[in-house]
Amino acid sequence: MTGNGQASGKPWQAVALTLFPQMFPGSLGQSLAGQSLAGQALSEARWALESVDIRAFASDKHRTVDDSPCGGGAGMVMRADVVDLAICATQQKTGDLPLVYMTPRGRPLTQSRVRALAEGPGVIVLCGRYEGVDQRVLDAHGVEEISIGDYVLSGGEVAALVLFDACVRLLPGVMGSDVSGDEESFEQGLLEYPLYTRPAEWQGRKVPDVLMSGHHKNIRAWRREQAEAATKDRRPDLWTEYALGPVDKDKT
Ligand code: 6GU
Repeated sequence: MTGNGQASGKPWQAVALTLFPQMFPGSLGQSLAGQSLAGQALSEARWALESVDIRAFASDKHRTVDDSPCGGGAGMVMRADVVDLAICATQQKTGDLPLVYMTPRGRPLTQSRVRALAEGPGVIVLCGRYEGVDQRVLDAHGVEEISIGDYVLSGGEVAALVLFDACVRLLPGVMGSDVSGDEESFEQGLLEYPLYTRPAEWQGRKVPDVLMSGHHKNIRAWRREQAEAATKDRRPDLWTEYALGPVDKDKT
């Protein structure tokens, strides 16, 4: 079995290295039944979340964690020595977990990377503030740099919450009775088809007839058409990949 804890008995372990430990678990702690998959799973100990305060590893009396960028430029850079101590102390406690740094410079996060992380024992996420982190500490630890999209956040914490959420909802037992995992957006390389519920007519807008027909084969075909049309229109990048057909991404 895989490392997500069901076999080892250990819950999937999320660790955030951050200057703002109070930002965790944030929205992921919302555990009212039915309100948040992640929060419910956290309270059921299907996963564990720890935040590590990077400032606790500063050594001078002012607890300095940053310095100005070499070569000049705006803002401040998180110091390699302080971040290194935080990483080493965390790894001593957790053992071998993948280590990632959330940054707009990173490779785009994908559902397949999310799935791989969720199948493992957990993840340590370094959250940057200011302009970023001294590259040498990232290189020294072989840190994987990941971005959640082409826009800039004020720090990596919200991005870390995004990554944790995406992973945790895939853990065994977290989606409950849902079998929708492989029907949803991205799992087939397409956006999801649109959804409707009762009433059959609302403010003059009707649920598409085919969905009320009980004809499962037609419903499947309609949903596929809708998924393809939305993907073509909104995500030409995904559509091109999809239209190329299955490729072995391990070989490309
Ligand atoms: Cl992962 N971090 C930050 N700070 N900004 C981002 C991002 C990550 N992804 C997009 N913008």
